[in-house]
Amino acid sequence: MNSQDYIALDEKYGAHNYHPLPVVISKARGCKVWDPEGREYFDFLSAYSAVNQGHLHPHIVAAAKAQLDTVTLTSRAFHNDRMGPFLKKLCEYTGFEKALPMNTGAEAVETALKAARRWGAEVKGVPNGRQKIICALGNFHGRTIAVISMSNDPDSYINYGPYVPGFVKVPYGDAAAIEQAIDDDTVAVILEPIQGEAGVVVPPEGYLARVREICSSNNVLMILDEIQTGFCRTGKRFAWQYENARPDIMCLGKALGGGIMPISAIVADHSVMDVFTPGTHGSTFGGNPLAGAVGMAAIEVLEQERLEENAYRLGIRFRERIAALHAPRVRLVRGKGLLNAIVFDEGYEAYPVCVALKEKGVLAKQTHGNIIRFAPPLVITEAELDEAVARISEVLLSL
Ligand code: IF1
Repeated sequence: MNSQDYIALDEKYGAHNYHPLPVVISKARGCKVWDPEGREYFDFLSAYSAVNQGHLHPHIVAAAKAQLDTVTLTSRAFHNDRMGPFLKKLCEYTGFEKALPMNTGAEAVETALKAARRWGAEVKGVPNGRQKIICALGNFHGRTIAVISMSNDPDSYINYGPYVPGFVKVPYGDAAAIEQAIDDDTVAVILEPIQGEAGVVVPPEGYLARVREICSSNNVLMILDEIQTGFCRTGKRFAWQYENARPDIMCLGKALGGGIMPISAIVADHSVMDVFTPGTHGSTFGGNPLAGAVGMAAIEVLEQERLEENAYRLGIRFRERIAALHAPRVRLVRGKGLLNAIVFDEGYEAYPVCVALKEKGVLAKQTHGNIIRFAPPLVITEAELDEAVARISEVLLSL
């Protein structure tokens, strides 16, 4: 079978909830992927930042393979010998006291929302049913009903009502708007440190630090969704570290699974995490021993290879090179670390640009029509980045 055959099968048997680029990936390694015809591409999406460590990182693959010969799934009805060491590592790497493992990012966000509501009722003293959570316009936190109830993107929420109540939406990047929205029933504020799906929207400097102050002085929890920005993507281990705006709850996912399997978690300190008591939350697969082994190895790679430093350095290089092109149609390039976006003129349709990039051997995906996100695996070398930038430049200058 060739690429066309595989695409035809997806079209025929798969729900049409995606419009992928016409490329089939059948092999991957590091920052490169290959199609069934053997064509090579740079992966500048990294599965939306889920493969920060690069495809098939040997350390993570070895951990997974070894675990496949011992035990993979126990449920949380029993202990297993991989979860504890994994959670200890996760707490040490993030600097929090406790972790609660789930599987997908949306589940981590749901877990954070549940923790905040319960904390509101049990610690803050908000009558149950009145808890309010403030979220930002333009957010993307996942696809579940509660999570899309926070969304103002019609694609995400339209015709999925009735929506979950208790969310207050304020403009992103405006700390005063958060302060004004807080009342006695407010239990939490949830934000992405950089809005990924919105087009890599970087908030004004000082925003997160100010939100941290506002939350602290109003006895409101600060929840940061670092599912996409976390684990070195933006040039720090976590994006909040740029402003030392340590949240009360941090949502993690994507790269925690090392590109191998869905692994997510929330981390928090005792004062928040202790609201969960036996039976009040859980997951069949969360904390399974295979995830423990893979998650542990995934963090070890980030740590040992100091991938935040590579992301920081090469991110600057990427933005400088693209900006220096002064390419037609390109309005600006923005981002932090290796989470970047090229923003084209308003109304310019970027999908054909992605197809042209694909023809030149660079895979990237547009968001909101006129924006293309560029987020290669963080193991990319300077030489590889330069090679990819040369190809991207060719396409941009030809528009
Ligand atoms: C899709 C976007 C990225 C996320 C943040 C939670 C989740 C995500 C900040 C949920 C997931 C993914 C989901 C994927 C596309 C992708 C995406 F374009 F939609 F917004 F990355 F930018 N918080 N983002 O970015 O995690 O439940 O998927 O594990 O839905 O098509 P999940």
